[in-house]
Amino acid sequence: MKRAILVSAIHSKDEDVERNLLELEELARSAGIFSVAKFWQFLDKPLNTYIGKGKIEKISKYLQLYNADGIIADDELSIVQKTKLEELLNVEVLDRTEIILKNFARSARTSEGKAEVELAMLEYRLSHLKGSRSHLSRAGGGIGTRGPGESKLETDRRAIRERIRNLKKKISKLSKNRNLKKRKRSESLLPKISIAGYTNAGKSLLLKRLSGFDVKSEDKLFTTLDPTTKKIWLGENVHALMSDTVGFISKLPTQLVNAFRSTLEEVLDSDLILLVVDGSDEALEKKFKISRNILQEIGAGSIPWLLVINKIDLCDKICLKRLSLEYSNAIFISAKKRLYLEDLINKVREKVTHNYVEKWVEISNQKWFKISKTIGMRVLNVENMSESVKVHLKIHPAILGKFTEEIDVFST
Ligand SMILES: Nc1nc2c(ncn2[C@@H]2O[C@H](COP(=O)(O)OP(=O)(O)OP(=O)(O)O)[C@@H](O)[C@H]2O)c(=O)[nH]1
Ligand SMILES: [Mg+2]
Repeated sequence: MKRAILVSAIHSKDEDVERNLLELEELARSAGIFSVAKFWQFLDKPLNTYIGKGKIEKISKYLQLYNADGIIADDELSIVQKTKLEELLNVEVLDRTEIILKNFARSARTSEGKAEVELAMLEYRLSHLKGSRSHLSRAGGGIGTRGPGESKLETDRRAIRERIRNLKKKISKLSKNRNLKKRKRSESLLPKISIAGYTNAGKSLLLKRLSGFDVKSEDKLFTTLDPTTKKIWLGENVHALMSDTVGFISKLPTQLVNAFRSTLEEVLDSDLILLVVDGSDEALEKKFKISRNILQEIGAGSIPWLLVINKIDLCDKICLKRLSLEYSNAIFISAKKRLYLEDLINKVREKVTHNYVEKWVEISNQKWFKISKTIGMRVLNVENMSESVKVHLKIHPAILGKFTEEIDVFST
């Protein structure tokens, strides 16, 4: 599909259909499909043709007029809806879930990511297998060999189930490896920070700015799929591990929530979550709420978090004023223009060392030289005397005992 008409059936007057369709347009664009027109219809109850017959006739005319070769529905369609629409319009019909899956497929890099996407696709396919032969041949279904007395549909189903089983085994093995790495990290004293939030909010660009590493960031939805972790410098001798994560979206398909649960578990392991939102987006509030809900759903609701309002270079003064009143605890930044990143770093450093124990010590220059880079020690101030230094420190509780012992020996 290259050029598509976007279609939405709405069942509640509260739905902001224009905004939803703009998001679908972005999803399509990111998957390489150009949207030529948008149609929507308010319906009291779901129809097995997704939208009404009159609307379908209208769309059929516009398909020719705009030389479009498919339609995309803004919801996950049932097999009946998809089949009927295809029959009535005689073009390819994709739904929101399939477009999201296409984007995920575009971005998968690691074996685990690729396997997760394939699993989500197969689960979608299993629930949308068409019953009749003609549909099957058109859908190009046909993996595996048919057993005695099995229909084509049964053969397909069996083959898909088998592949799903194998993929699940593979993913569990790969995620065990990742967990080993994660365990190593959790043994370290470095605080763990996750960057989470709606897709395209600027999470990856923020990680790139804070870490100095080249992290892929582009103006497409779901550019990041696999979690990337980088070591970042927070000042005052504090380092942290910061992970970029897959973006959130409204109506996140269940296949993907399940497939990416293990990836999202990275977030569960963090000491702090930076919830990034796009300050220039009119749908900020909705996207912020969706992100908070997803975090709660995956069990990360009680992890300390900080709201980071990004892209303020695109906001005018009035908008900024409104946002700062509404979200008075948020940090306002522009990852692109590198605005207020220092403020963000300072705030993050405070947050991740809040349970460190404060100490003022005077020790010899020689000893200070040896210990000044200790991990788990925040250095707030150093006052140079002639033979010694007076330092104001905050110490990670896990090394406090050992630290105090050593300091006692050398500080005299
Ligand atoms: N103007 C402006 N653009 C920004 C800013 N931060 C990020 N962007 C742009 O927004 C787009 C998305 O940025 P990403 O860093 O890829 O966003 P993401 O949240 O990682 O997105 P996904 O991985 O797709 O979920 C890119 O084109 C960035 O250049 C900013 O502060 N200002
Ligand atoms: Mg990203």
